[in-house]
Amino acid sequence: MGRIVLASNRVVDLSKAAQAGGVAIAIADLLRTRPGLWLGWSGKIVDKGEDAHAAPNVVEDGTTTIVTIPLSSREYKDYYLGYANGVLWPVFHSRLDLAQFESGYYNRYLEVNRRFAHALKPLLKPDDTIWVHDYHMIPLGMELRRLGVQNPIGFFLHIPVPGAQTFLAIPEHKELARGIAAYDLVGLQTRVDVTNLDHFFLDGGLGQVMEDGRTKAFDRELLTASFPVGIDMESFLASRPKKSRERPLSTIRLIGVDRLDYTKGLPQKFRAFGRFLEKYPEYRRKVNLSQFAPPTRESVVAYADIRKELETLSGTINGKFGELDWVPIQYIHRSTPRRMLIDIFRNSRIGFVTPLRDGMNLVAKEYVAAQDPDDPGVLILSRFAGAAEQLTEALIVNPYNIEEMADAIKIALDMSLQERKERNEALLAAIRTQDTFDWCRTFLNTLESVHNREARPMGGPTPDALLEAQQAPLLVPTRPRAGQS
Ligand code: GDG
Repeated sequence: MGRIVLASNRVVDLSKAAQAGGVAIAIADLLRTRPGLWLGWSGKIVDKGEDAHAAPNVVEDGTTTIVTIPLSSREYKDYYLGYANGVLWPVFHSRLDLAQFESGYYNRYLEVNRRFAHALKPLLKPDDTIWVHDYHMIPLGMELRRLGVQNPIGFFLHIPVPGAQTFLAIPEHKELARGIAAYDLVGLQTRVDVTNLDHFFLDGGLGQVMEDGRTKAFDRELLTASFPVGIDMESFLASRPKKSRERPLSTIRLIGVDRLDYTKGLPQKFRAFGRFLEKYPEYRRKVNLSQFAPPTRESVVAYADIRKELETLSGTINGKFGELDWVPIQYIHRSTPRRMLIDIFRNSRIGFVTPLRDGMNLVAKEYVAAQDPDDPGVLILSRFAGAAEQLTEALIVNPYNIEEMADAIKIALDMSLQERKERNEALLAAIRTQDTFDWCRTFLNTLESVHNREARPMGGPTPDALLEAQQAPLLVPTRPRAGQS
């Protein structure tokens, strides 16, 4: 078996993968069983003379080669803050209003990806399988193909695909489509994302979905399919400290844990909690909302705005309803050690997850995993989180509907133990069935079989037969075929 070559914006320290959680655990596990190479930005900004473009830093860690590259401050500004986080992040989360379409951003984005491709090319071996991650690196596969790389190259997008009309609004949507088409396999979080990508190609006149479900675009054929990212329940629960530092609560807690991002629906969450206190006064002094919101991408303007909005909202709600001995909203704008989160989740009656748009949302899964099966809490989950496609036994809400969310809090608080247990059991089953290892294995199995198929002799198995033959559960969705409405 050849090596696995990973490319992502940041490279995770393999010895700390368990603390990082989510996909890092699966990737670290993969790299324990298979030789690999991991390429990414070093996290450093280097401007001195030619240093920024000096040879990449290569470190051997057992059978894994870690290759990191610094960015110059211009690259950081235009590629990372500009195009990746000022254009792709907001637009892919359906926030066209926040996109900063500045000339020069895309070119730098392409340039950095080209630089990464040039750094990677000489390190590649013929039997490597290449797996590129996320929106920072969409053109990397195309740049590798331009350099003559013929290895299987797959791409996984961790964030959602927006509706076609929104995607088409990006001035460089055609270039992005060409970049996507360079991959053999494009993995997305949900079936809705797959449909959205199909429609983007179709509506933009950029490609079409063929009879066998693959997409034909720019003289290439690629498979797009959903592979929902999961968690590893065992290692998540194992990171719990032996002795809980959580003090017994005098109130019933609703918990929120989200990076302070405008996609996470935090103002809507605060408003819904405020409305709940207004509508159901009997719960005042009995219930509180604890919101952990660690800072992120603070140099992007929209992030400073959301921070101000939340500070104002929590202040207003606390001022209106708070008492000397009861603060309705505890808003903590800091990162919390992972080992503490489990006890906090477990001691919270409601997991309140309200993104306006989210690729998956691992917090929803972690909250469920942390519950005591004999007395579990209730997950309130936005229908616009990718996780809602699997976690159907949560109380599913529309985060734009404040009244509905306020009522969902009441329903969750009044829910019988029996119903809580039944829902928790069903949610746990969904989380266990498609965990982080399943995500990793299924994606790679599919990528390798899709690529092998390309080289199959005439009369060999069809793509569908090959995909069905895989042992791992395959999540290729039913999709509209070309020519169908
Ligand atoms: C992207 C996509 C997709 C949060 N606060 C703290 C902390 N966390 C941990 C959580 C969870 C992770 O960070 C957040 O993961 P999410 O999935 O909820 O969200 P994003 O960061 O936006 O991730 C998302 C994901 O990629 C994977 O594909 O699900 O849709 O947007 O594990 O527990 N961890 C610690 N302290 C905190 O304060 N230690």
